[in-house]
Amino acid sequence: MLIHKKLYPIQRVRQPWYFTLILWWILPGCSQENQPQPATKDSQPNQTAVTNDQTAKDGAAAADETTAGETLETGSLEGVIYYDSDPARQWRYSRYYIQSRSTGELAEAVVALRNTRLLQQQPYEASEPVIDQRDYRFIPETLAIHVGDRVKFTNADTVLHNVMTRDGIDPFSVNIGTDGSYMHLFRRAGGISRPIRIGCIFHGAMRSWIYVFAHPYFHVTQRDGSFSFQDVPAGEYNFDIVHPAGNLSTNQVVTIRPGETTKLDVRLSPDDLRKGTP
Ligand SMILES: [Cu+2]
Repeated sequence: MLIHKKLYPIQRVRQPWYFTLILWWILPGCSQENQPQPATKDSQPNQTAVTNDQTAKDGAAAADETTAGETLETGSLEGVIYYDSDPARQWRYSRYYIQSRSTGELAEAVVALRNTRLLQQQPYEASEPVIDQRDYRFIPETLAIHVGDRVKFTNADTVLHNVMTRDGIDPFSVNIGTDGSYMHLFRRAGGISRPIRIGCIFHGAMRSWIYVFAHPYFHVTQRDGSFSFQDVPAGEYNFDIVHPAGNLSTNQVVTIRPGETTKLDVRLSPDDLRKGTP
């Protein structure tokens, strides 16, 4: 029925000779637009709505410097993040995140690579990490995930807690009773510059940060401050380090060479403290 309706006017009305010419000129353009496009990152499962203006902008600098025609060869990157204390400039969070003042290995720092072009469509395994509310704290306090991952919030305390954020594309606020839980899907990558800040409306001191990346090269350091990235496409990257709870931030450029393991130890100091409160 639909076909009949569409064809009817063309069959009935006699067109002038130049009508065919016009059709011949217009149709190739239309058919080009209607051709199926190759699958993009956004169309893959677990990678919906991967947009990150800031990361795209920041990554452009490193990407532009990378030579054209590079291969898909990979290398590794590993190292340790340290914090060098300065008695004259006390960092009030040091006792929570530094186990040894003499060596300074920094825990709970987020480290990540940044290069929008090189890090497109990297394979990753979806995960469902848990953030527990225990002793009036979010544990872990800092989390890094891949876009499309779900985070399960639980409550091990005997009081009513809440999980809320005003950040991201779908802010939420959910009360969680004892032994209750709430699962949230994170559908947009904010990268290193735009974490999702989590709080509890009942207890103002409770806080947590969730960093959402559009690639798998991110890590939250443990007590030994170490990190390791395998199978990284060779090229030049920005290497970002952020400690949201301690309000530290720095970055530097790193080059991954094919078949090689690049060692990178980074030492932060009071010079890397950001202005304002975390
Ligand atoms: Cu609470």
